[in-house]
Amino acid sequence: MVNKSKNNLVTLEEYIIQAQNRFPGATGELSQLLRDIGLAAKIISREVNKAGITNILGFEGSTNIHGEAVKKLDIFADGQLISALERSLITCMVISEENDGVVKLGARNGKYIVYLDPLDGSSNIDVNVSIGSIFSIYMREARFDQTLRDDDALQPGVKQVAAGYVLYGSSTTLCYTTGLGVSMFTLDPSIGEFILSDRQIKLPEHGSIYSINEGSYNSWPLGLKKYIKYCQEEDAETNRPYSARYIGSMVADIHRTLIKGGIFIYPHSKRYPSGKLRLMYECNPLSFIIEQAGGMATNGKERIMEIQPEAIHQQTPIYIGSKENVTTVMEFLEEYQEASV
Ligand code: AHM
Ligand code: MG
Repeated sequence: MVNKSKNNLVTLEEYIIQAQNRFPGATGELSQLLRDIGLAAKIISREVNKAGITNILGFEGSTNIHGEAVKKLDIFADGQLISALERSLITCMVISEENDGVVKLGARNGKYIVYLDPLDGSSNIDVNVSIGSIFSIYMREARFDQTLRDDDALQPGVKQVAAGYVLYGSSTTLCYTTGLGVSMFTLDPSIGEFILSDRQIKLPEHGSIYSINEGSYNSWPLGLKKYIKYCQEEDAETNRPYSARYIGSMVADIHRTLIKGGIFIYPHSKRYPSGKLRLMYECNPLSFIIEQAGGMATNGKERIMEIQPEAIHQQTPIYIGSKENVTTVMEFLEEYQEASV
C-alpha cells in the first residue's frame, strides 16, 4: 500500500482527472461517469453505516427477477446509482440486478451502457457483514443515429471500458480499472473523500486461501470435490492445507482474494445448474479487476470475459483468483470431467 503523508493525499476526483490528462483526445465523459459512481457510493456508504438506526433494514416486500426477496437498502442503492448516471447525460442505458429489463435513460444518444449490482451480498445486510456495489461499463457500439436496442448491451466482458466495485466493510473501499491496472481508494468519512491507497494492485501468483460455499459439496462436479480435498491435504512445499474463508458477499470475497491471493469459486450444482452468479454485473467486472491485477477467471472451460452473453441476467459458474490456483482447479476439472454431474 502507498503510505502517504497527510499533505500528499490524492482524492478519487484528482486521480481520475490526472488519468484523463494522460490521454489528450479524451472527452472527459468516462471520467465524469466514474466520478458520478464515486458520489453515489459515498451516499450508499453513509446509508449502510447508519442502516440499523434508520429503519432501512429488512425486506421491501417485492421479489426481483431471480425470485429473491428485495431489501430496502438494495432499492436505495439502485436508485442512487441510476439517478447519478441519469444526471450526467452520458449513459444511454443501465442494466441492474434490481430491474427485470433494460432501463433506458433520458440521454438516448449517451455513449455508455452501464451494468450494476447495486448492493451485492444482500443476505449479509441485516447481520452487519460486508456488502458491496459492482459496476461494469461498455461503450455503445451501434451507430448513434440508430434506435437504441436492448441487444446493444449484450457485449462480452473483453469489451468493458471500465469496471469496479465498492466494498462497504470496516472501511469503505473503491477499486476500479480502465484496463491499465487496478487502483484502490479508501473513503475518509471525516472529509467525505475517497483517498488513493494503491495505484497498481497486483495479487499474488499463488495464494493459500480457498473460498466456496461448502454446503453444496454433494452436488459439485467431481473434479471440484477432488480439488477442495487437495486444498485440505498437507504439503509444506505448496503451503497446504489452505485456509477456508467464505463471506457470502462476492465483493468482499474478491477483495480479500485481490489482496491476499487464493481462489474464489461459485460452481454449477444441482441447485444452480448454470451457476448462481450473474455474468454481466458480478462475474465480468470482478474478472476484469482480477485479470488486471494479474489473476485469472474462468467458468471451468472458458475465460469469463470471452463468454458471448445471450441474456442480461444470465448466470455462470466462476473460478477466479491467483493464476496458479485457477490453473490447478482447471486441471482437476479436466481430469474428472467425464465423471461429473
Ligand atoms: P446477491 O446479488 O443477491 O446478493 O447474490 C449474490 C451473492 C454473492 O455476493 C455471493 O458470492 C453469493 O451470492 C453467495 O451465495 P450463497 O449464499 O449461495 O453462498
Ligand atoms: Mg449480487
